[in-house]
Amino acid sequence: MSVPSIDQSIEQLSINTIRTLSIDAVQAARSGHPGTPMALAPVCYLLWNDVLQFDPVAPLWPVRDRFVLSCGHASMLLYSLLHLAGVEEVDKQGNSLGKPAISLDQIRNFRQLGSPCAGHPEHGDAAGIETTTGPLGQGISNSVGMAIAARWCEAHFDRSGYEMFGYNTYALCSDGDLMEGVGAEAASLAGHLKLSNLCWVYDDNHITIEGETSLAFSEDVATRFEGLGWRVTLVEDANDLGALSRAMKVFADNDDSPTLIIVRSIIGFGSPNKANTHGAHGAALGEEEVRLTKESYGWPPDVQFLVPGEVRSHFQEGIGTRGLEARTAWEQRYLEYADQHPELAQQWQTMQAGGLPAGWDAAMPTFEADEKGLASRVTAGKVLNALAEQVPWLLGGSADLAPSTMTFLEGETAFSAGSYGGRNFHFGIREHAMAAACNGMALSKLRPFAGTFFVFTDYMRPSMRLAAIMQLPVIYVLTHDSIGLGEDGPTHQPVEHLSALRAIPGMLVLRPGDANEVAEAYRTVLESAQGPAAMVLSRQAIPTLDRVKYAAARGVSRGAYILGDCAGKPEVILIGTGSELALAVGAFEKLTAEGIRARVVSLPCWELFDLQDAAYREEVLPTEVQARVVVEAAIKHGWEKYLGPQGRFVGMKSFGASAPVRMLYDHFGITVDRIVTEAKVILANES
Ligand SMILES: Cc1ncc(C[n+]2csc(CCOP(=O)(O)OP(=O)(O)O)c2C)c(N)n1
Repeated sequence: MSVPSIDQSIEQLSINTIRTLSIDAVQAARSGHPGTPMALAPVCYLLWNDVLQFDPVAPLWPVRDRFVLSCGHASMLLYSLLHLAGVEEVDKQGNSLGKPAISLDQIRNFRQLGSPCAGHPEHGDAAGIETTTGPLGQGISNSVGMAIAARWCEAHFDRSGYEMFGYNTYALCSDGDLMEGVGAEAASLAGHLKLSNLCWVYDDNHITIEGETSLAFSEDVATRFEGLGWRVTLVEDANDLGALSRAMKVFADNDDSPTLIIVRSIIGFGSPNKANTHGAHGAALGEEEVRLTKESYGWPPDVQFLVPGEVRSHFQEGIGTRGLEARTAWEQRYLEYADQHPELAQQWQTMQAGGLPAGWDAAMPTFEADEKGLASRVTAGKVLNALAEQVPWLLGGSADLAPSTMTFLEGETAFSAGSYGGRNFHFGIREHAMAAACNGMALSKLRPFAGTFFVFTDYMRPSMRLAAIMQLPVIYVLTHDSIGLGEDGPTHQPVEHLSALRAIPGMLVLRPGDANEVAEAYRTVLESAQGPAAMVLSRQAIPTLDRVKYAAARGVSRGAYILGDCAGKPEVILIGTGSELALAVGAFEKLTAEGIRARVVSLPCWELFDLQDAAYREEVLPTEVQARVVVEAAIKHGWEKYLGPQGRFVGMKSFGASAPVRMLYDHFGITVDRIVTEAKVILANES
C-alpha cells in the first residue's frame, strides 16, 4: 500500500509516530497499555530529541543520561523511542552488533515470546532499557540509586579540568508510582541527599485502573514533594512543547534539589471515545477506535506501524547528532584524563567492566580456631572492611542499623548532601528504598551492599526479586538471622525468611557457619558477581572451627562440603548451616565417639551446591546414605530435597519467643543431643 504523505510539522509527525506505533503494537498483541504512550509521546519526544545526552550508537556509554520508564506498563513508549532514535544493539562490552536494539518487526511482535518488546521493559533484553520496571514505584526508586552513583562517580573520579563523570537521570512516573510506599521512601531520600541530577516527570492524568484517582488519592503531590525538599514545577498540558522545554530548563538550572515536573496529561489522548477514561489504560483500543484515533491525529487510518522516513532523520539530527558529538568529545577527553590520572582511569575501566582490582582479596583476614568465636555479623564486618580497602566502589550502608549490622566502613566518610565521595550510606529507616536504590547503583556499576536485620527483608523483597531478575550483584548483609537474636522476640526472629529468599531464582543465599566461612562467602560473592547475594549472619557468637581438624572453608565456594568424616562409608550424614553448624559438629563428635560412622557436611548455600556437577554432589551426599539430619534454626520448607524420605529435620515449626538465646535453643529443641537422638532414630528405623 502506498503511504500518503502527512502534512504536519516534524515535531507533530514524530509525536504521532510514537503514538501510532504504540497503538498498533498493542492492537496487534490484543493486550497492553496504549493510553499512557498516547498521552506522554510529546514529553518523551522532547526529552529524547532535545535533552537527553545519549548516543544511540553507543547506548552503554558510561556517562550517558539515564532514562527510566517507571510506569513500565507503558512499555511501548520506550520501545517506540528506542526504535525511532536508532538505538543499536550492543554486546556486554558495548560494541555495536550492527542491528537495531528494537526493530520494527520486534515491535510488531510486542508481548510475544522472543521479542525484546516484552509486556514490561526487561533490562538486558535490549540496549537502552536501563532497568526492569513494572512493579510500580521501583523504577523511580532505582533512579535515585542511579543519581547517587552519578554523584559518587563525580566525587571520586572527577579531577580539576576533567569534570566528566556525572550524568543526569530522568524518570517518568505515573500515579501508581507516587502512591506506592517505596516511591515515597525514595523521594524522601533523594530530597534529603539533594540529588539535583535527578528529574522525575509525573504523569498527572487522574486515571488509574479502577477509574479516577479521586477514588483513592487526594493528596497534594506538589506540596508533598516541596516538603520533601524537591523543586516542583508544573506543565499544564502535555502537548505544550514550549512549556515542557521550560520545565526541563528549571531542572537544568536547579543545583540544590531534585526536580519534579508535574505534567497534566489526558490518558489515551486523541481517542474520540476512550480518551480520559480508564478504558484507555490497559487494553487495546479496538480496531474501529484505532481508525478513529488515527484520523484524529491526521494519520492514515488503515496503515499500521508507519514510520515516516523524515521522523527517523529528525531523531538522527536530534539525539543522534547531539549524542554522538557529546560521546566522542567525552572519549577524547577521557584519553587525556587517562594520561594524567592513570590509576583512576584504571579503576574506572575495571569498574565499568564489572571486574575487581588486582589484589582485591589481599587483605582478607583468616581466623584462628576459637571455642567461643565471634558472631558472624562481626566477622562479616571485618571482611567487608578488608575488601572495601581494596575495592573503592564497594560501598553501601544500612537502614539505620550499622552498629548492629556491622556494615560501617572504617575511615570512610558518609555519603551526604554535598559530600558525595563518602562510602557509608545512611539510608534511613527505609529498607525498601535502600534495596531499590542499590539496584540503581548496581546498574551504574557500583558494588553496593545493603544491611538490615534479616527479618526486615520482608520490607525489601520486591526490590531483591528485581535484583535477581536483572542479575545485579547487590550484597545484602542480613544479620540477627534466627531465634539466636534472643530477647527481641518473635517479631524480630526470622523463621521463614531463609525459605522465602531461597525461593527467589538467581538469589544466592549464604549462611556461613563460622568466621572462615564468612570470609569465603564474601570472596565467592565478590568474585562471581552473577547476581544478588544474601549474607545471612548471626547476632550471637559462634565458634571458629579448627581447620586443621576439619576441612578448609574454601569449600564454601561449592555451596556444600564435607567438613568432618569417618573412615569408609558413613552411616549417617549431619548437615548444618550458620550458627547451627557448630551443633552439627558437636553431634558428629558425639556419634563418632560412640563408634557410629558419621559425616558432617557444611551446606551454607543451596544455590551454589546445586550448580556443582553430579559427581561432586554425589561425593558430598551419596545416594546410598539416606540417614541424614539437617539442623537449621528455621522452618524445614525446602530441605526435603537434601533430606530424602528418611531424613529428619531439627529446626523451627513456629514463630520464636522472647528469651535469652541459650534458653530458646533448648526450648525449641535445637541442641546437640537432639541431633544425636534423631540420627539414632533413623539408624534404628533402618536396621
Ligand atoms: C506494585 C504494583 N501494583 C499494582 C500494579 C498493577 N497496575 C499496573 S498499572 C496500575 C495503575 C495505573 O494507574 P497509573 O499509575 O496512573 O498509570 P496510568 O493509568 O496513568 O497509565 C496498576 C495498579 C503494578 N504494576 N505494580
